[in-house]
Amino acid sequence: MKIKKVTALEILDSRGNPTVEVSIKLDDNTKATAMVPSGASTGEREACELRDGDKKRYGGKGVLKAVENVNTIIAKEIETQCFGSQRELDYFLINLDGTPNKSKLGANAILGVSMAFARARSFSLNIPLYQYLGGANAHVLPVPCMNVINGGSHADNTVDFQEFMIAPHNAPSFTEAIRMGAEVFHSLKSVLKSKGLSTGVGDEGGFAPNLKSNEEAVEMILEGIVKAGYRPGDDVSICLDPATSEMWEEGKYKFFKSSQKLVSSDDMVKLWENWVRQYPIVSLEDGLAENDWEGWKNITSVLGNKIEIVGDDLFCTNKAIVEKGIEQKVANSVLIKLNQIGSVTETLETIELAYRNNYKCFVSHRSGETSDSFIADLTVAVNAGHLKTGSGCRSERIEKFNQLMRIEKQLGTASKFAGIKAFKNR
Ligand code: 2PG
Ligand code: MG
Repeated sequence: MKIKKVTALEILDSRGNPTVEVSIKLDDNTKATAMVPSGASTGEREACELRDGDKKRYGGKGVLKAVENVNTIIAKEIETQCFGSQRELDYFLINLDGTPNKSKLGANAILGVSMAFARARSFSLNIPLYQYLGGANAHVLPVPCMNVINGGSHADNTVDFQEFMIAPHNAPSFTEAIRMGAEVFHSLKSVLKSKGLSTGVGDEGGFAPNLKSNEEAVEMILEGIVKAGYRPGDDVSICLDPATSEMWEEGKYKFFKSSQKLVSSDDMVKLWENWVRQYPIVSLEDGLAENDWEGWKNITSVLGNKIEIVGDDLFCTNKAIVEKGIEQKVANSVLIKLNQIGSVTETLETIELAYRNNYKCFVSHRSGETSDSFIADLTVAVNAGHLKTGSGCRSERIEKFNQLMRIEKQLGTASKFAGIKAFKNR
């Protein structure tokens, strides 16, 4: 398929920071657009998000260079060229960039083109995006893991840990699971209100109250689950992303927002063991920092046969790092973020590697999002069984959930809701 025209534009993400939008027109005149998300608590080994650094525009966060790279270098090379597959286009772009982390053209530029091409191809083939990405067997609707309390780098409150998610798994369908999740979200709001706590929200739409401890966040959520008429653990479980790379300071973990206390890696593992004993937790992401591999080995050996242990900053959706993790028996699940690696094909390769080695894949949004729902289709494409894409409010989050409801409707009796089995060790 020939690409007739590719153009990029600097737009804003959900935090009001610039990001890249790419539009592609194919030879048969099908057109598609894609928007690139952006993280706040990023892994050190993520592909390069090219920013202008010109302090006079958007405090240095402009993306005019990345946009320019699409409109000039990339456009010149790919317009009127024929690409037989997604893989062919993506590897052409990777080679055109030529650096290991896409720092020449920008992962934001390359990913925008890659996603827009995928969507354009699905339009021109007249098949849904999830089918284009995943083929004939794409049919599993995920447990929607909803981040109902925000802390860490995603909110200006006293909570150190970044994400406290509910996983409504005991449902007959995705659509019903979303209803359960939304009901818990609203009942949590009334719990917080009744205690005189703030119901303002953080970057991912979860509440961001000032709490006395990190534990209190889980306790509020459990109260919300019960108040909504559900059973914690049986109907709705808890997923966590404390994003502890943000807490890592000279070989220790600093509770940087609450007590300022420093704890060792061993103590952190003990804390998680206690939490898992006490609360209905089914998955823990980045419970240790990306540079604490010994800690990761430790936690995998003590909790790896009980819950899902997800590597986010640790793996950066990077095949080579996931390979190292598999070798060293670190984690049992890979968080999947397209912009950490910077192309659709490499993302699919990482997922395939994870599956072949009995690791789960957990698809994820970024804290800086757009209204693009690409990851909803990706989740079904690879039958991932669970995704996290924010709370029960804010359109840039809800759009992914809405797209999944549309997909469920479209698949009809061919669809299957993943339920609790989506999680490792369940
Ligand atoms: C994470 C993400 C998404 P960010 O840590 O998993 O929730 O946050 O996009 O800021 O890296
Ligand atoms: Mg994370």
